[in-house]
Amino acid sequence: MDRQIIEGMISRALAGVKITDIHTHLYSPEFGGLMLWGIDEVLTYHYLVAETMRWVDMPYADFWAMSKTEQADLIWQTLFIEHSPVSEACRGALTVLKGLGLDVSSRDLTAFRAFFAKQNPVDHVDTVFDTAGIGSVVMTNDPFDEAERQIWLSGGKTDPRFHAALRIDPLLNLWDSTCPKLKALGYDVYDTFDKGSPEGVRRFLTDWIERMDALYMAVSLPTEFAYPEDSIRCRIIDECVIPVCRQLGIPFALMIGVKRQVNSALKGAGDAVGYGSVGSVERLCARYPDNKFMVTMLARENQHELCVASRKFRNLLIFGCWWFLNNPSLIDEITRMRLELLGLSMIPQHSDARVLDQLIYKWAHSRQVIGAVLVDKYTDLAATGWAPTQDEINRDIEGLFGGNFWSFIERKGV
Ligand code: FIX
Ligand code: ZN
Repeated sequence: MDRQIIEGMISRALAGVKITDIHTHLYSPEFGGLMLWGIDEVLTYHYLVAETMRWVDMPYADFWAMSKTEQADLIWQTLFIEHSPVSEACRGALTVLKGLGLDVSSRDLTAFRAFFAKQNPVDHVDTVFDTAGIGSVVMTNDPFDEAERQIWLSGGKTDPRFHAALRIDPLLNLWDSTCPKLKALGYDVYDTFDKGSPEGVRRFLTDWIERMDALYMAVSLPTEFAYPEDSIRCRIIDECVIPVCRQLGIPFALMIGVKRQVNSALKGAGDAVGYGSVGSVERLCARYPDNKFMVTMLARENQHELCVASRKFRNLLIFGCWWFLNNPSLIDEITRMRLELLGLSMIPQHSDARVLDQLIYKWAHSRQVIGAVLVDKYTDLAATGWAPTQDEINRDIEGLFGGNFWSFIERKGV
């Protein structure tokens, strides 16, 4: 079986698969202004803000004082007109425009804006999902966000293609400021995390998982995250997160390795990456064999050790090439390593899209790289005489792009 036949089979499977994007920051149209879409949102993505501020000689505060349209104009001028847009995030914006049928060679931002002005958000979800090959996405849902909480309390979402994930960063990373908020919401908790606090937090988690029908609980953790340790974070994990996840049968997703706000003047663009502790993940998985963990780590240097950890624990599912790893060269390297160490028992990618339209580029780019790696791997396989069939390849690709997630959480995928 030669390489060309394999290429054909992989590209047919990739063209047919409906992706489940297991971690995004998207919202369905019911969330109103929280749902971001359109060219100005694409251009003011924090990845592009960070790249722009390297070129412009302007106080950060002046940038933040500009309107969104002015920021987008500056980013377009700086990154696309004054320099060629070769970075992954710049190329992404162009892939989005091209995917929507626009002619990027015109370099005409006014024309691009005119196109988006004619779309409505509800139909635009269909257009983007179809263009990107998406079946459904998982949001990132924070009940401590006032605007978001109000929407959940008044009925939440109805579009079945948008699933919820309960994000608990405030609980685990900012207990001192979160404790009074929990109290204000009617939960009996104390800043020292004593008396009824564990019960109060368990009640909060259960209430919100049930209200949102959350598919998993998630947190992003700093590079110095350690388990176990003598901290309120560790107590909340042991006494609240773990028992509630087990009782409700949902995984706990840990995203490890962020250095938040190394340059706070950059606001949402000011976070960086650091080396995390895989040993902590191993200890959690070993101590709680009846719980399920989904883990992604931000540092390239953590990827090999994390892959090996996943070989040791079937309750650990690794996922995605997160944030600064979501670049073709790194997706290529990490996907190869995962396939070699874990076979198909992992989730190669999530998009982390914040703006609906980004689904188009994040998935077009990842599909291309992961597809090329798969061609290599099935070609190596065929060289042994094991000829994969189209059905087998379809099955495998459906697993990688959604099925593995749904079977791990023991739910039927939408
Ligand atoms: O913590 C997270 O979920 C991160 O993915 C984001 O906060 C980050 O800002 C991002 O957009 C990365 O892609
Ligand atoms: Zn994210």
